[in-house]
Amino acid sequence: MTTLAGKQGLILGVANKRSISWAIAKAASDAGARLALTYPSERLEENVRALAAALPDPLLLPCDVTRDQEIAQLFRTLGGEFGGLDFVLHGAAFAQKQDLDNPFSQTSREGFRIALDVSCYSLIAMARESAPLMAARGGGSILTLTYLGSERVFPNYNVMGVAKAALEASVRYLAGELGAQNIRVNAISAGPIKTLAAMGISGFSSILQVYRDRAPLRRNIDAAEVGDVGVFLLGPQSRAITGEVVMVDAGFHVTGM
Ligand code: NAD
Ligand code: 0WE
Repeated sequence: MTTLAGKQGLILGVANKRSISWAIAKAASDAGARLALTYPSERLEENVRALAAALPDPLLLPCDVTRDQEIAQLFRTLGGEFGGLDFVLHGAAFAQKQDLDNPFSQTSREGFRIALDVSCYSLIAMARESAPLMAARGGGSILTLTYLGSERVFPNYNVMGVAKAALEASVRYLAGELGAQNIRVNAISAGPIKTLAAMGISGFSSILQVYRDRAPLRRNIDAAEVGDVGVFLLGPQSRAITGEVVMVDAGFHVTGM
């Protein structure tokens, strides 16, 4: 018996094989779950379709998280196809490139809106829509991905740090509200991993190097390690954990100097 046998889950945020969401999807599938994967644009549909081909009986659905109608349609289809939902992984984040590159105080009103909309509000919308489908199964688990830039200053993380701070606060408020329906809400705060999103960050290799030098385990982490913790948080082994941000960073965050 695997830990997610008989469970049905929704995975958001797969762009390619390096995506952290894909590592969690694979681990969840290996643990026995049936999955629905979303793609945000036709441009990424082919990528996600090719990856999903490796899963047994996957469901593929469009969802740009900035569009309320697409979110509503996604959950209507899921309700029909799955009839209930056990877990959701939220792995979407975006800020305009200029808002990562420019000084933080130059963040525009529109750039702030976009970063918080895609990277934080989307979790609230997903939680609202998934709650009835989870309640129908006696509860569920919602998981999102965050970064230490929510509480510490990292050069160039900028408005994403503010979005992640809001995301982590949303995890706590959603956990407080949805716990009454046995729905848990948690986040994994991952150390740096070379993904598509990371490739868009200038000087990312020096960030990896700093982590390798200073983390207690003296190494970087990989996406499969986030996948393993993901399966734990999405499944019954973590049934008493909610509102939590679990650090998966080789211990980097404890280092003082
Ligand atoms: P990634 O580029 O593979 O994933 C980001 C995903 O966000 C992509 O699949 C993209 O399609 C999706 N997305 C962006 N805008 C969207 C929209 N409007 N609608 C729907 N989806 C949208 O990169 P990743 O590193 O795997 O990022 C996944 C998550 O992990 C993000 O929340 C990121 O902040 C977080 N994270 C990444 C790292 C890292 O170092 N790579 C570390 C900690 C946390
Ligand atoms: O959350 C992230 C990055 C998310 C991200 C990346 C991009 C690049 C391309 C959001 N929006 C965009 N927009 C683009 O146009 N991470 C946790 C990865 C990351 O980014 C950093 C990091 C780490 C780790 C930036 C500075 C320092 C560390």
